[in-house]
Amino acid sequence: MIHLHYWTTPNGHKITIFLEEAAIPYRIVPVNIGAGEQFKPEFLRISPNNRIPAIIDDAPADGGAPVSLFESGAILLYLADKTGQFIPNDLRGRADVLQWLFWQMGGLGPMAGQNHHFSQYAPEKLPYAIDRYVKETNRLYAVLDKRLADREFVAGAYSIADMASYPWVVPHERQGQRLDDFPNLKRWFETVRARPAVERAYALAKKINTQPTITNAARSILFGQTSAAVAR
Ligand SMILES: N[C@@H](CCC(=O)N[C@@H](CS)C(=O)NCC(=O)O)C(=O)O
Repeated sequence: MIHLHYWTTPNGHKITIFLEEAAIPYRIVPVNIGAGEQFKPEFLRISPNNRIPAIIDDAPADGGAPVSLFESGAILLYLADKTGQFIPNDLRGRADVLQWLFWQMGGLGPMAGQNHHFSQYAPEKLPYAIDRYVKETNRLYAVLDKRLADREFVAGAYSIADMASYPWVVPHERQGQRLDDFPNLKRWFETVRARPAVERAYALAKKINTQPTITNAARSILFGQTSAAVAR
């Protein structure tokens, strides 16, 4: 059984998509990050970066003690290796998936995240910051669009590379992007969105978080964290 410590954000959706696709038993432990639950000692023990998602696998392949993991890319890779699904075994296919997984982790996720922050959440509308991240998101969308020009999925067959990027393209409007400008990306987006497992993952999110708007109280928990947040 996989215990998924989760909230209804793009990085959380990556893992519910995987678990629904792989159809392995899992249980969700909600971590309401707007209410500060990411600072609970029991969560910090498995996720020292006070971020969701995190997992505990109580039946790891080596038969040993439970394995806990944080960082969505590491979790996707672990689950793909555990189940033998959504990453190829051959050296080249595996390397291809990994490079696009890391591209998402180091590029699309953080840049689109800053885009959301400055466009939606920052108390001041800072044109330079908004422009920088809207433009960088736009460039990254073009990279994905070009990559998808001659293939159905990001790296060979549908893989954890697709599961990592898809949730960050879902809020494209909030990121100031128009999918019509990226026809290959749009086709891929619609293909992934129509997968029953992806539909189930997003339906589940709506049940877990019935009030997805960020309140002022949540803002003060989420934004402006310093070393004091880690020292708690
Ligand atoms: N690189 C991390 C990022 C995780 C992350 O930023 N999680 C956000 C939600 S998407 C979070 O838990 N935020 C809580 C906080 O900022 O305190 C991953 O991919 O797992």
